[in-house]
Amino acid sequence: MKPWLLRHLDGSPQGRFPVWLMRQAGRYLPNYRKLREKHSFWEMATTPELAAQVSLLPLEVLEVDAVIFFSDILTLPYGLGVPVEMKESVGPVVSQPLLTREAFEVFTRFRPESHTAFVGQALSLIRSTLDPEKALLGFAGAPWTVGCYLVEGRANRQFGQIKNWMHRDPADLIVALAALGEATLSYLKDQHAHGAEAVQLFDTWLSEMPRQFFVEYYLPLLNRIFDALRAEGIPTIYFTKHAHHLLDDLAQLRMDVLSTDELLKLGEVEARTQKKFSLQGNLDPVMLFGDIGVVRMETRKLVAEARKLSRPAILNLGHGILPGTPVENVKAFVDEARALWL
Ligand code: 1CP
Repeated sequence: MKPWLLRHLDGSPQGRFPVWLMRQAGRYLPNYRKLREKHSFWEMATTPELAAQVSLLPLEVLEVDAVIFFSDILTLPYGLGVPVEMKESVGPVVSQPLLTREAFEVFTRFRPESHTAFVGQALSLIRSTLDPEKALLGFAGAPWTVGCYLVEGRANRQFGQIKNWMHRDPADLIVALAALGEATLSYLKDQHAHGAEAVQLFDTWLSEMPRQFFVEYYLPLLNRIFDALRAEGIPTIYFTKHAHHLLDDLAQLRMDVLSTDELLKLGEVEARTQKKFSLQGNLDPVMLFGDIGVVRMETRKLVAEARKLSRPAILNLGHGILPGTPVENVKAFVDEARALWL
């Protein structure tokens, strides 16, 4: 039988809303930091036993309904040999940025079974020990967001290189991103084959994309990925944040779930996207630094919003948990979410 979260999405009422948190396996957990002192990020992500162990760490403190496997959105390029370094307090840094369509042709060589075999192995390990009622989620970075890191070298918050390329020759950029998109598709299918029941595509920097490029070039690329996954019966979640200029256009995408940021209420996002998707979100991660009473109150407000939606929602944050978040507040969010009925 499918795990609980997926039965809920199918519309069979389960009594309460499922809950998990983006970046739940990361740096706010003392046990993660302890392991990180002994191993580099890539050592942890590419050693199946370690990646599986880290993925399951949140279950020691949180009663979440899903586990996301421990990795990064830059794992696919890293596995292909693109030089991606994880720099402390910076994030991923690509020492030789990919600046041409020819450079992106490297992605046509991608074979998950040889370049990211460790991911499949980690997923199989997790699935073999995880409670069958808890969902195992696969993920990848969306082509635009991964492209931002590959072209810029790092998330410099200006994205001058990739935007320049987009304005100079949008058709050329989209061919480059499509090569990455095809690789991403086979990466996600491989994750499903190894036990991930659903997959999330992270498009953190969609907020930077001009509307015209989205509608004309990028939207068909995303739909090619969502359609191919749907054809194989793989449920999809698409994460964007602060891309409200595209909110109406997002209704034309064909994922199952839209994971949305904290700036708009769920009801408004649902209306603007024509009730096409289940929604996931959207407690402000910053709230988790506040008073525990506020965390509980905001969670109750979120559940009240979710109850009004026309499709089954998944409770989560609007973005990933921030480093330094007090674990007891994360726990208060999850416990409160579980205590409230649909
Ligand atoms: O729960 C988890 O931690 C799961 C694994 C996970 C996921 C889903 C990691 C581990 N990274 C991601 C996704 C990810 N990585 C995104 C999309 C989601 C989001 O917007 O938060 C992005 C943009 C990245 C890129 C990235 N990797 C950053 C952000 C950099 C920036 O420019 O803002 C950082 C700091 C990393 C490194 C990283 N990835 C993951 C962890 C735990 C870390 C910290 C590394 C460490 O331990 O030193």
